[in-house]
Amino acid sequence: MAANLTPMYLAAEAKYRAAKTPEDKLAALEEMWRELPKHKSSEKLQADLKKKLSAARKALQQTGKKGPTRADPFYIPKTGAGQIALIGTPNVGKSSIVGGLTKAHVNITDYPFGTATPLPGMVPYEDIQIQLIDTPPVTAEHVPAGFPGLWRTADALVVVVDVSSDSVLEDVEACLNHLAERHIELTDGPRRLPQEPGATLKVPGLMLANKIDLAGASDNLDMLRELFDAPVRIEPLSTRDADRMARLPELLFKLIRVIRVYAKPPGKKPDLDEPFALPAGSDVHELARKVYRGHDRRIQSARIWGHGVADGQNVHLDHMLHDGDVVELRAD
Ligand SMILES: Nc1nc2c(ncn2[C@@H]2O[C@H](COP(=O)(O)OP(=O)(O)O)[C@@H](O)[C@H]2O)c(=O)[nH]1
Ligand SMILES: [Mg+2]
Repeated sequence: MAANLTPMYLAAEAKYRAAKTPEDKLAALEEMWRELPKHKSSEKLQADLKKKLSAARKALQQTGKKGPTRADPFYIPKTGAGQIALIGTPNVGKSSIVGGLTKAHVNITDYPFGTATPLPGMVPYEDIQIQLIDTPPVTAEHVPAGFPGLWRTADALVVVVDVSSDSVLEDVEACLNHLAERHIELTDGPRRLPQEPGATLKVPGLMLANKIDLAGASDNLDMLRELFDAPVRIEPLSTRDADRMARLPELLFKLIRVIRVYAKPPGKKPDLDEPFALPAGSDVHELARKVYRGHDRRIQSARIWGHGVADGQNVHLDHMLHDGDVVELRAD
């Protein structure tokens, strides 16, 4: 294969071929674009994809519905080490979470539907940033147009519930049912693309049981854990409790399943300020792709300082990397 296509790209392409709605087609194309190695050998494919992307965006606009248009507010370019979207019914504390962890100017209101459009903020965690998106609410009957596209493309989803509410079970179910209707399941494991048309997409997820400070919330949390066969971890939270809020960035970091790798030019010190965030399980090849981006450079050799290797050990390009590794790449 001239362009060195990855299994992730091929899976996205399969999804595209299976997609029936304009919305699904666009989501799959966007995923293909992300997964496409951007070097010289793929130039033709890149041009081709760009054409398909713009046609798919047009097709969406012409569906007539008020749905996503060229200015789809739910299309949020990924920045930082990973993108996480919140999902929840009205008034559960979504905006308070994003407001507490990021510098985003969220709108916190004591009435429902205070958030009309999605709003991303950056959560600092050690030496990286994670993009966290505040979103308008879903209800059992309603999903904001365009939101499902974000569910598919985000690296992880966080379901937020008000655990002090009598309707907490229904609220959880409303969220999970909307996902299930679109063949999306939350998982404690890694992201898993559908293996065949119509199969489910598994997205890493977490559930935040917010407002644990209020009366009745602890009992409800016990009930939730007992009655509800949660596919993911349920973490109690109060946005008014600084300690609980301070634990969130690490949970979010674990959710996106990335490793931080530090690149080192030959003979120089590594740049320890700016790690490359790579999907867990990545090898040296994948690091090189990120480091050299569009440039078609061949890696001659790599040396590693870090997990399970002697300092400066020479490794093959298929050597699996670990969080915190320092890698010296020699390219031609
Ligand atoms: N008691 C309590 N109130 C909270 C908590 N988090 C948010 N709130 C309040 O719940 C209301 C809705 O919060 P908001 O963040 O706007 O919810 P959203 O609609 O899900 O974005 C506001 O009055 C918040 O002050 C919490 O942990 N405990
Ligand atoms: Mg809100």
